[in-house]
Amino acid sequence: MLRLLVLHGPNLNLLGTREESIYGTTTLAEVDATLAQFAEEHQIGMTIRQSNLEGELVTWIQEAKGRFDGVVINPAGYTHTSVAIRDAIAAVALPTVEVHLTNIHQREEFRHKSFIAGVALAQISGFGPNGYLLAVRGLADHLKSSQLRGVRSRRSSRDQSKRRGGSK
Ligand code: CA2
Repeated sequence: MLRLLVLHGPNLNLLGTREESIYGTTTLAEVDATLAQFAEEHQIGMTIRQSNLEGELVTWIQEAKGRFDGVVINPAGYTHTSVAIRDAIAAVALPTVEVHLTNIHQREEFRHKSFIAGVALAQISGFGPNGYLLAVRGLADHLKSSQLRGVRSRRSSRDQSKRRGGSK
């Protein structure tokens, strides 16, 4: 079973309760319920967490190594400032998808730069809450096909070794 970690960054706990003209009316609890339902339907193990603290997000990313196969993260305001979150993602080397509700490239100049994009597998920006679902789907497909490639390449090395008379 694939295991995915979904992380929401600072202020996303306010989703659906303020600034609806920018971030919409869907609450974070509704986003999480949709993701949890998708995970159940597709037999994906999923843990979802939100924090307003940079260090807490860094710790959760570090702890993800060995416990999860991939990470979906909306780093929110930390997208544009956090070398620490970028370094944590690079350190654990888990396939990570960066999600933004809004199209950050159409907004203020300071939101155009993402410290995360360079270490992410992909960035999804501008699809609202649906972006999380697209990210989970894309990441799960990516992980399944890379696992399958791993199985096939191990099988082919074993077969080659057998043909050469090796024991493996
Ligand atoms: O578009 C996104 O998802 C962002 O990551 C959201 C961040 C923003 O700093 C990024 O530039 C783009 C802000 C999250 C704050 O969310 C709120 C939701 C409702 C009310 C107030 C803030």
